[in-house]
Amino acid sequence: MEGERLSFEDGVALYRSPDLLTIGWLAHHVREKLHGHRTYFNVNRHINPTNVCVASCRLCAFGRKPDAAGAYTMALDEAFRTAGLGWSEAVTEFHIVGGLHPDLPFQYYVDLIRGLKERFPAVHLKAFTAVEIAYYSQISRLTYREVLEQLKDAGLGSISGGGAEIFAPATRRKICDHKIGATAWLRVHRTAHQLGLHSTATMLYGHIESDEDRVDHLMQLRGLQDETRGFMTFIPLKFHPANTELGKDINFQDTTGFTDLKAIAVARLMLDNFPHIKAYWIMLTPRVAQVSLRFGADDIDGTVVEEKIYHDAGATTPQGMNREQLIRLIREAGQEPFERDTLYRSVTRSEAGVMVHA
Ligand code: V47
Repeated sequence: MEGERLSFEDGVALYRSPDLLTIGWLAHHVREKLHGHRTYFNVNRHINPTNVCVASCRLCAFGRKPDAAGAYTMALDEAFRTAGLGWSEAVTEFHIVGGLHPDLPFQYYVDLIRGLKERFPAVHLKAFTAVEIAYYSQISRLTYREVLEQLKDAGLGSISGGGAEIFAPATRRKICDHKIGATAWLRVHRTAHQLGLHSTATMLYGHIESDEDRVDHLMQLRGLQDETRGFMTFIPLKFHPANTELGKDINFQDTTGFTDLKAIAVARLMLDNFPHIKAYWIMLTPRVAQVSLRFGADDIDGTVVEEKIYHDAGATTPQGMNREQLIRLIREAGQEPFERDTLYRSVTRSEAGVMVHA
């Protein structure tokens, strides 16, 4: 209530407390101070250019080896065509993430971004996780900075928050030992922020992580944000076990609504320097995402259109929602829908078209 920064011990105590309503009420108080009754959403489309991946992360059901059933890689023309599908709602963002392909050169990704920008100049391109950027640096022998500069020059608008999973090394090794570690993940985001690119940050929860791991993760993000102020949003990602190696091993139960709401509320309270906390309806379900709007979340993400990462891992939610459905969820939670672009500027629609306001 005093706006004081919470400590590591505070964070652990919040995760351990069963008093969800008090924690949610406190998080809602913080959220209302920042955003009033406004709830943000956007009209976006996800594009996953390839699911072929050299890593075999045990948490993932999306990645495939090149010759495995269901492996795909979009030729550039196909990616451009896919981008245009579902165009009627005047998408303001393409969110592009994919596997670490063994053969595609870095130039493919530069051409993908440049080609999309040429065809859809008004659409913001939020693309690639820190893990992908680090991989492009490895295959091209360019530095993180050079990779990001080339992509920015081609039209990249911001980078995606995926691949963060859990930073704590012992847990990280068990769920995704093929991925870059926390230091490299944070270094890619620091470099992006230094180049004027904003980004988001995620945390994967609901697997084998401890409460201490979660708090450590939030505090590392908070530390980088103190330095750069480049993160716009934090998104807690609920682990979906189906079709994953990790899920097979430990016979996971899906997280409960209680844990999901707590993940949102504790993030809002710990991340005092993050403007936005997003309830990603695709993974939480529209129902829980809606309730979370009174537990600290101020953003419900977007129309998405086509989703593969969670649906390969057993998500039963629809793959997309239209504007009207998102607006209804927000209004029924007693809040004002606010259509945003990727950078949280207001978007208005009229007969004349889509307008973005500073
Ligand atoms: O990095 C993969 C996660 C992420 C599973 O930046 C899984 O606004 C649960 O980053 N169960 C990719 N999660 C998606 C992502 C994202 C999504 C929405 C918004 C934003 C944003 C970013 O999905 C991966 C990983 O953390 N993931 N497999 C799984 N089985």
